[in-house]
Amino acid sequence: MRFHVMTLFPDMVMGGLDTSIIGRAMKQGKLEIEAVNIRDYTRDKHMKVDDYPYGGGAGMVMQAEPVYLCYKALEEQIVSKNGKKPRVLYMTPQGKVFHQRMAEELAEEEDLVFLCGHYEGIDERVLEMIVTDYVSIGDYVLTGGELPAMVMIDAIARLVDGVLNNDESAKYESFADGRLEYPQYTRPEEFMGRKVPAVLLSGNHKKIEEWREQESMKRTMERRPDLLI
Ligand code: 9D3
Repeated sequence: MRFHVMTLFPDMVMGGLDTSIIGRAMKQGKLEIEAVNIRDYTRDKHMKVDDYPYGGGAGMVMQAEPVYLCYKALEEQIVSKNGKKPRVLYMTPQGKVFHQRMAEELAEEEDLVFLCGHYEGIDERVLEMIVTDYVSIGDYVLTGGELPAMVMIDAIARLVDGVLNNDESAKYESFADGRLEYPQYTRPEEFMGRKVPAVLLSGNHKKIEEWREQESMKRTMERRPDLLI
C-alpha cells in the first residue's frame, strides 16, 4: 500500500512515521510513504503558498494553484502505477470523524492521498476539484492536518497484510470486538508488594480464559461503558 501526503511540513510527517513498526514495514517494502512539499509547486518568485482571505478575516488561506499542481503531479504518478485515480482525504476539523471501521475500509485501497492544511485552511475551489473525503480525527482543535494524517496512516498501515508480525497481530483487539482488553502482567511475580493475580500462574487455561473475559467486561463497564450500548 502506498500513502502520499501533501503538506508544507514533509519532515514532520516522515520523521514521525519512519520508526518502529511502520518504519520496519517500509524497509521491508510492505508500505510506501512519501511526503510531498506543496511549496515545491508554487510558481511565485518568493515561494509564497498563502494569501489573505477575500472578504477579510484573520489569518492566511493556502492558495489553490500550488495544491492543484502538487495533486496533479501525484495523480499522474499514481495513475501510471495503479490505473485509477486515488481517494484524496482532506484533513479538516469539519470532516467525518475517523473510526476503526473507516481504517478497515481505507486499508483496502492501493493508494491514498492525504491533503494537510495549515493556516485558516485551503481555497475552497481546489478542494471542490480534488477532494473525495473530508476527515477529522476528533472534536478538539489542532494546528494543522499533519498529525491527523500521521494518526490515520498508523491506524490504516497496521491493517495491511504483513505489517504486523504474529505476536503483534491485529486479530484480537479492543474496538474490533467492541471491548477493552484484559490486564497484562510479566515478570517479576511480585513488584513493590503487588502480586500477579494467582489465576495467571495456575496453569488452568479454562480458568485463565474466564478470568480474562470477566476483567475485560469489568474494565469496559468502568472505562468505556459507551462501547457496550
Ligand atoms: C482558527 C481556525 N479555526 C476556526 C474555528 C478552524 C480551524 C482550522 C484548522 C481549526 C484548526 C485547524 C487545524 N486543524 C486541522 O487541520 C485538523 C484537525 C483538527 O484540528 N482536529 C481534529 N482533526 C483534524 S484534521 C485536520
